[in-house]
Amino acid sequence: MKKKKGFIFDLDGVIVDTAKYHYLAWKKIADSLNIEFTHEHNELLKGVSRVRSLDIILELGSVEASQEQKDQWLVQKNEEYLSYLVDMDQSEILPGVVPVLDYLKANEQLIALGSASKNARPILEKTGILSYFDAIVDGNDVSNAKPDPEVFLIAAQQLNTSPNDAIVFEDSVAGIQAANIANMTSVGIGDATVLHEAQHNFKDFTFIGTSFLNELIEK
Ligand code: B16
Ligand code: MG
Repeated sequence: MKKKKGFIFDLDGVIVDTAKYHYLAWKKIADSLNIEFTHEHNELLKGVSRVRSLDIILELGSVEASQEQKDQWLVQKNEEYLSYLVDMDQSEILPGVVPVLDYLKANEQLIALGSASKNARPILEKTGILSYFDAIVDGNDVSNAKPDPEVFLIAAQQLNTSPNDAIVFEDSVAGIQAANIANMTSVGIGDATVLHEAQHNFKDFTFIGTSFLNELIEK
């Protein structure tokens, strides 16, 4: 029997469009500090940990703060972010994701989550897709942020697949770099110009057909 492949999905921006909620929550903090924070600035935070995201925002406004103050803002940001997730359900899963998960399951492939978010599990539960995942590696399990490949290497290890047999779906530049460093197949989801370092690019999952999935499975 052919070896099973390990399909590793990023969460925010790949499975669900939570980037808009992260933005609103960070915007509230930035506004209270009179720091200009636009959607363009928000791109800098994609795939980046919560702690690093705050540092980036403070750097944008040249604001210095004590660790105690930063910790307060981190709690505040997460509470605000979680308030947007209260009513989250399966309607927030991005188009084309479920058919791809179904196809991989039907073909007995292994599926993992590889996300920087510490809120990943509740999101998978609320959207009703937790049971698709054979392994979940998130911000609670790693000490090094993307582009460090740690999150994807742990995911592959938990799936019992070698990095060579792993495929990563990512919407962030840092995540694509992490997949490439890990020697995994990188698939960019989003703007191909931004994600030009990816080995394959798709605007979203509706553009991923079974022939491409078969190619990855048979590789
Ligand atoms: P949390 P991903 C990342 O998730 C987001 O892209 C990033 O914007 C966020 O700051 C990070 O998770 C941490 O999220 O505050 O929920 O722990 O794209 O790696 O799934
Ligand atoms: Mg992402």
